[in-house]
Amino acid sequence: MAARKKSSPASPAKTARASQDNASQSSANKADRDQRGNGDELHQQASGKHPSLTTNQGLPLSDNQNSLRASERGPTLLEDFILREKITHFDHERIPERIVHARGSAAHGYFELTKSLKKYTTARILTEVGERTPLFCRFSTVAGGAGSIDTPRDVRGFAVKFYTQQGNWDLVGNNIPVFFIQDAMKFPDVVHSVKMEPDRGFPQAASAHDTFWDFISLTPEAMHMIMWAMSDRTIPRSLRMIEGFGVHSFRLLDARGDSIFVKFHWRPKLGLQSTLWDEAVKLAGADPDFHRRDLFEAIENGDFPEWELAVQLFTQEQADALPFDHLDPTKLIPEETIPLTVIGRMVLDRWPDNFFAETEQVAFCPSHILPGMDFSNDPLLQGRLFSYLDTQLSRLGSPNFHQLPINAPKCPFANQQRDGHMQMQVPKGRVNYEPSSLEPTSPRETPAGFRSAAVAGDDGVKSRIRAESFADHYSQARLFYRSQTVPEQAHMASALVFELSKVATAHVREAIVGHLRHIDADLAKRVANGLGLDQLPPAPPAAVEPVDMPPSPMLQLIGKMKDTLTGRCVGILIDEGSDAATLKALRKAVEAAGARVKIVAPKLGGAKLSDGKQQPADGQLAGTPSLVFDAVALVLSPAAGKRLASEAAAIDFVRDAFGHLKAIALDDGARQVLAAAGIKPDDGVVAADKPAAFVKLAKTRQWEREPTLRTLA
Ligand code: HDE
Repeated sequence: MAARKKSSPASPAKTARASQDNASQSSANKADRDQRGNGDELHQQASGKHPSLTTNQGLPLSDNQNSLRASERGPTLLEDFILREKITHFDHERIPERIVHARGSAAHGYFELTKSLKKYTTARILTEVGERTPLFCRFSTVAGGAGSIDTPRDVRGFAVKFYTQQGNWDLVGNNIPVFFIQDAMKFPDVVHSVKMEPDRGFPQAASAHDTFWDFISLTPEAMHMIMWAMSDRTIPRSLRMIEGFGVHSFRLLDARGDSIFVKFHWRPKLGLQSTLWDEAVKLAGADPDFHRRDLFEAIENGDFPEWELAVQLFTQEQADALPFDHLDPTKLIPEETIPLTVIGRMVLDRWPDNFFAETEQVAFCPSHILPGMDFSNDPLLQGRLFSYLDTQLSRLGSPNFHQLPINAPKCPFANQQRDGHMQMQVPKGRVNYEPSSLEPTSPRETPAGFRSAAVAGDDGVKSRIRAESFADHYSQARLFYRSQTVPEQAHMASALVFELSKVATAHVREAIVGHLRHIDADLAKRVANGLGLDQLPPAPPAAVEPVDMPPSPMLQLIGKMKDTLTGRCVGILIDEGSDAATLKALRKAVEAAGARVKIVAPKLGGAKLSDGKQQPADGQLAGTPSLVFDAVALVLSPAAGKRLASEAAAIDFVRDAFGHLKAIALDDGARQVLAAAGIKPDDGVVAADKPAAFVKLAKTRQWEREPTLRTLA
């Protein structure tokens, strides 16, 4: 940058150049004015009155296009405080991303209580039937960075902040009811192991690598969670189709202070739905934002996603009678043992106005609970109570992040905490301490305030020790595996083979197969076979021999899928001359079943149908593969069918749909594409003029097709 030159008496030559400069300056200004003039007109046409553009200090700006220069083609001046303010702000726009759960998508909504828990708690949100509480819900993947894909094999975070009249309650859960480790001490280790390897910086958002499986092979307590992670729960079709779990036992306290244990469960109204692994992998390329877009579109279309909130309530005596320790977060309580009671519903009905201000800056914390609630002694939960506030201090940069609109309670809040970076409130008066007698309105304790449960501690000895009651690492892993349907078991075995096939270290692969022998001999054999092991590696010593538990069908995913098209999306491929009546009938049937229809065509402009009308397309064929749909139809004239039979994108469209077990409707023209893809139609392929039959098939995946298509472990 340069300082402005002092003016000197003008020589004739200089004067000529100056007048030239002035001329070109004025023509540049004219061009600039013309451009800006046009732009202004466009803006005004678009939305009427605009407020003045200003600096952060409120100074109105006349030029937001050009920095201040010493001359038309001269250097930029340091004096340009407007440029400096703008660039400085931009330079600081990024904040540290979350160390885990960095990639998230969120929405506003409300919770409505349908069954009172008055008998058990004084937390108002759980006692007043019909009352609606605003909330903010953020879903996330765990391992990948904020810019990573939506569909890796990964646990999904499911965090809800309820803005209640008694303060904020955060239910910070996952879509899996157990966790990898039993003690917070191991959290940095498990997270380091799954994230990209520190020397090479890859893989991103993937557990299929040596360091993760090395850690797991040496951590038998992870085996139950590993079974869940290898199931299709970790490759969901939609965030609207996942369950949520608070994982740990919490306590509810009644007015007398008596308490009962509670576990929280979210159940999606749309039922559970997963992708297939091949589909998830391809989706990562086709649409890295697949889940975020799906949630956004559903909310924008008014198809508000909904979940039931259910609780498992149990007393200390019931807990003592369980064959495992409920304080161990690697264990669940089967629904068949302690049933779920549905107590309310959550509806997500508003997309955030601003991704950064809300989705990124929201700070969830398991220690945000209400009067009438308390924690259990689960050692993982106890560690979490420390971690969240601590990480948020560095992520959000100030102890005042609770004042950000997305984090601030919607009920009054007041205390004598003061100052700090980014204090946004202006506390009044002399009193910033308690007790005080100088100000009658300064905040005081209240009898209705939070109280911890008065639970007697046991008389143990202070020690770093893992409870013996936590020692059974395999029984529930076995319970989970054996409760699954045949295709689900095959997917788990195949997922293990895939993951371990990416592990270069032979002894790590073998150690995992050794653990599997404790879970299920057949599973171990299938995985060993898939990995090409000549013989089964030895099983490591087990601290406690696993026991057989009665299967729990409620742990299945397929069992919890609903035969429904509601909330789903059907893609229909058309081209010039497609039959208008067939398309109309298909659309009508699909929409009547509650799904959306998206039209795909070789050109985004769409195609002229048989009735001569132009049908616009929602997506262009090459950029809209069948991966993004739940079922597909191809309505093509014979000529278009012939043309598309030699078009790779059309062949992939039908081949992927078939491979991903989706229902397919075809007319005669489209059969040529099927033939070109080398597909022999099965019962999941129907004529396009049978919309009712298509809708019936499209409500579920064609599971019988799978063994005919791919070798599963
Ligand atoms: Fe978290 N976890 N976690 N976690 N967790 C974070 O907090 C932590 C655990 C969960 O959308 C972090 O603000 C420890 C279980 C969700 O913003 C961090 C332990 C469960 C989210 C943290 C656990 C979760 C987080 C990172 C073991 C399911 C995303 C950023 C002791 C019940 C929330 C942040 C959002 C985020 C720590 C284990 C759920 C580092 C120490 C178990 C859904 O504080």
